[in-house]
Amino acid sequence: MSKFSEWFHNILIEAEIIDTRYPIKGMHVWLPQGFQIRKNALKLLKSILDEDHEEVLFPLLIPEDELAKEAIHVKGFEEEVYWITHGGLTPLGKKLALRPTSETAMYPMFALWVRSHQDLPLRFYQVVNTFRYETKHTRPLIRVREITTFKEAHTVHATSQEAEEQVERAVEIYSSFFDLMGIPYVVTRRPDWDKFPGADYTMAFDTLLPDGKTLQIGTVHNLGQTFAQTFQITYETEDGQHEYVYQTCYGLSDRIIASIIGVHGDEGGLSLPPAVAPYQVVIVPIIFKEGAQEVLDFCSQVKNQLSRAGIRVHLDSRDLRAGKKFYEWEMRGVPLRIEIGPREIREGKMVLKRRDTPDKETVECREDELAELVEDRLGRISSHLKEKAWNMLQENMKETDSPLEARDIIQEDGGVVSFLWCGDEACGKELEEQVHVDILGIQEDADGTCVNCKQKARYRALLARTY
Ligand code: A5A
Ligand code: MG
Ligand code: ZN
Repeated sequence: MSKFSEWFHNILIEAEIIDTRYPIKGMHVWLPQGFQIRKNALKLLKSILDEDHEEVLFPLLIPEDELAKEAIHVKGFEEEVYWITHGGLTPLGKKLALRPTSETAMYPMFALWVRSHQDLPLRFYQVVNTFRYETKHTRPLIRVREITTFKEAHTVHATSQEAEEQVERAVEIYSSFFDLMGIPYVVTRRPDWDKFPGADYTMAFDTLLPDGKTLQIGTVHNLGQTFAQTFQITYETEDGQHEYVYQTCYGLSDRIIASIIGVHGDEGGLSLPPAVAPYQVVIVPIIFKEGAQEVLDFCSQVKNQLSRAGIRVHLDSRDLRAGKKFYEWEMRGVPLRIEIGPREIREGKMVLKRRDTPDKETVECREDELAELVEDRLGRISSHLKEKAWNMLQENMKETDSPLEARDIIQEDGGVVSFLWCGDEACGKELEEQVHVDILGIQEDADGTCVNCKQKARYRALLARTY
């Protein structure tokens, strides 16, 4: 196990994110701290999606014949589907699949809903659990068999151009969502042999974890008319013709939480972006034998002020040493700590300690300016975490013109390596094998010679060791 995997597993337990002891491989229990982070992240995501998407909720189970209808799609998922074969003791006439994703649950219904061009476009999303019998090594939040936080959006359009625009829009949506949490990413178009089963093409977001491996944290698929033809999703045009629709879908998972933890965390534990932190601020009273009540009362006033301003704040009034509280809240990643003792009250000051920087700061605590001051510090923390994380990604992106050098870079430093590539599948797979990495995807058209086969290069492509 790498140092990072060990850190990651330990912090999940210590910070009470999830309990990994549930007796089914790849399935875990969300604990209150983890659940809060998840809830806050979903709230941000939904507030962006709700601008022009509608939230729906489809059944978990998919009849076998519907799942099997789209040949390429079912081929892609056949090894990962969990089946329900019985209702009680009675064998089912038709097996039911636990959704691995919901195309084949939704699209037969879309065929009923879409009638005329006036019904289009449609933009739906749902946040559900999906099940995939993953055969690669499972890891909490990263590769799970029950994806508990599967956000899938599905859109339907009249024209191919609109579908393409929706793909671009989805890339913007995910970019702004990851930006809110300071998670850096590279966006690429996946190689054809690794696109989503049934898609025309797939765009992927990858972030970099501290061990130098990348994690795919989201994908956007242009489905073209493949599913429309399979499920007979047609609409009537203005002049009475019947045409197949064009579709897109895009998804995120528990990996959102994995990347928040992995990207920003450090030796001290979690370091949470204020946008998702369960508590953005914790107040720790510094208590001596004398004047304890006065300190607590004052802290409680401060708490109320901040809370009224909409800041998620906690007053830790437990009868424990302050040092122990500091340690605990730092490990849990609370972005800002406020320390107030008798001296601070006397001097009209308080001490601020940011989770993301080593120094303490003493500030005046004028009541009318306090919330604003704290908001300002939370803003700085967000920007700093984001900047640090982006720097880390950029420092670990290198260019190469030789497969051997790519291999050395990846082995020694990890990270993302870019190179010129012909785009050919056989060449790409050979490269992946030689260098022991995955091609993340292509980023732009390029001129020159392919790093591997020396034919004409068509793209600049990225490779990395991946989760
Ligand atoms: N219907 C489309 C959106 C879809 O299912 N796309 S997908 O298969 O690419 O999954 C969307 C995202 O879920 C992936 O980009 C990846 O970040 C995440 N994901 C896939 N399998 C996962 C697993 N076993 N555990 C955690 N996350 C997973
Ligand atoms: Mg898979
Ligand atoms: Zn080549």
